[in-house]
Amino acid sequence: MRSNDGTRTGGEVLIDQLAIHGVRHVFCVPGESYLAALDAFHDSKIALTVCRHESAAAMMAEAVGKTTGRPGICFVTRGPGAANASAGIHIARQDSSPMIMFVGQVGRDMREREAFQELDYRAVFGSVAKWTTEIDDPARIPELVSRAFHTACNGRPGPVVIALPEDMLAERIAVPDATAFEPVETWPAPADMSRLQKLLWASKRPVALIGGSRWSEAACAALGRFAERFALPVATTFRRGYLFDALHPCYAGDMGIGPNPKLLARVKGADLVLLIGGRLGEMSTQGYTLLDIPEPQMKLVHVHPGAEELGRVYHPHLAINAAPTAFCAALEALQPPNEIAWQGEAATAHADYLAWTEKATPQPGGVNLGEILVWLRENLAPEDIITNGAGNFAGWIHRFYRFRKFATHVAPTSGSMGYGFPAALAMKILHPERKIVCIAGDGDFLMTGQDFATAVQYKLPVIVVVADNGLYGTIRMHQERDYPGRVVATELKNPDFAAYAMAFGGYGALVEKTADFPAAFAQAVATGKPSIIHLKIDPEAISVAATIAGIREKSLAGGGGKSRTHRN
Ligand SMILES: Cc1ncc(C[n+]2csc(CCOP(=O)(O)OP(=O)(O)O)c2C)c(N)n1
Ligand SMILES: [Mg+2]
Repeated sequence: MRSNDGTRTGGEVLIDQLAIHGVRHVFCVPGESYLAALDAFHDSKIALTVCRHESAAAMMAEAVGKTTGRPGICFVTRGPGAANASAGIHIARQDSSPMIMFVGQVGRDMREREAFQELDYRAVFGSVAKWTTEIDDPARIPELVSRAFHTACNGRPGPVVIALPEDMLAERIAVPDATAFEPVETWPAPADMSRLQKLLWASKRPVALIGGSRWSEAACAALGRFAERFALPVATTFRRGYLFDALHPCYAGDMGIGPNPKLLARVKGADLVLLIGGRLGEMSTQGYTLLDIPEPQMKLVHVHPGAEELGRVYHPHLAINAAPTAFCAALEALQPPNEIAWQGEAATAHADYLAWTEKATPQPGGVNLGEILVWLRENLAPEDIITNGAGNFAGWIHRFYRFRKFATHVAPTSGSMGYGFPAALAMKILHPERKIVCIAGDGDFLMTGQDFATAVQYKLPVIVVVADNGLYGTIRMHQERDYPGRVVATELKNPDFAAYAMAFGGYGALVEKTADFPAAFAQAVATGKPSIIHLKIDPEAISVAATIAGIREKSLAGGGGKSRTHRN
């Protein structure tokens, strides 16, 4: 309760700082360890969403950070709450998303005794969060929270963890507020841009690869104009397809898992790679085989907002320490050569992309997930959003869905199962007018499926499409490649997902034939309820291009074996 003697509790000071820094949504699972902060939410304009599991609360916060560029916020309780939330912290780290997790802590007078649920947060999150701290003195809340917002956003964005001793939150204090933060822009130097222009003028086969965070709708549009003026082929890296309009005449495709072989050859054979915002991790490089390490076979221009990422794996010919937002704005001033040596290549690359993604591949069984993705791409609006977690089912999204607008694909580059559903809830909260479709695997969905209760409680009518193959399919695929026929721990006995949705108060439908999907989807939209469309997928339909039997046969014939294959 607010007093009128000029003092506030630590909890009140904290929630006031969040409002000052522009926070509108917070996700939590409550705990007695931060009651004084919860109490301050009571009279605040910030919308607080209470979740059923901390992993969902943390992933919802991460999704807000990923898509808005401003820290997503979650509150969780001590040891068990923080441990449950840790998957979200890892996603924010690998996906370079700004996020702040506030976590309760035992009273200051009990620390170091292993008091109830006590955790040493600096030790536990030290290597995964960008910064971890504990606030001992409520007078320092404005300073440390301001630092948290700046740290989460500046350079390469990432997660911050702040522990809050419960007696510190309850202490009364008179302290001035901080002022609102703004992320610090990182501009390329004019000399960088003129070196880049010279490199482009000297190139015969350039290609741009884009990824990472610190993009915006304006930056994507600026890059589109630059690509068009230079007739430059542009490919997106793993799960960053939304950074470039798939129907832009320069779009060359997705360099994620199982890319178009023609695109792979194009990148390998390029004499200049312009890498903007991304880090070229294991997925986008097909297991670090795309570019030689540390000296790439071609000239590499690496543009990244985090200085520490430049030269970390690849030695760039030209390193530009800049955020994609600022860099793409600066691209407007670059002039193409009079004669573009690679004229026609963007058109060829785009034609290759369209051909590769045009038609769903044939699949065993009654439901072809590829045809469903093609239907969704033709029937959803460009601003509607697709979310997903991890599993082979995502392969059909990467291959067949065509993202047109910024932040319309919300998925973990870190490959964390369970992400898609909470991300969908966060997107519905941010964009109630858009359709939000979560494509999930049967394994994937049930990792955070308990928060279907949250969808119903807050009336968030997202549509979940569960691709049920009765398998941890990705692992089964790797198992058949490396240990053919030796099936262990990859088979699943699933619930009736439509009944599951209805038991929570949502809508559910079972689809056993591809042709029945549009009607089920229309019905889900019409009910206005959180919905699950349960797709019965033949387990043999293990990936866009392979069957289990085919993989096993190949492995037994000696074509497979214990090769290092890509993970998902
Ligand atoms: C949190 C987490 N646990 C485990 C894994 C390892 N893993 C990757 S994909 C996968 C199976 C996914 O199964 P499902 O969601 O049913 O999709 P499918 O591959 O069958 O299409 C597993 C267990 C992971 N990526 N993330
Ligand atoms: Mg599955």
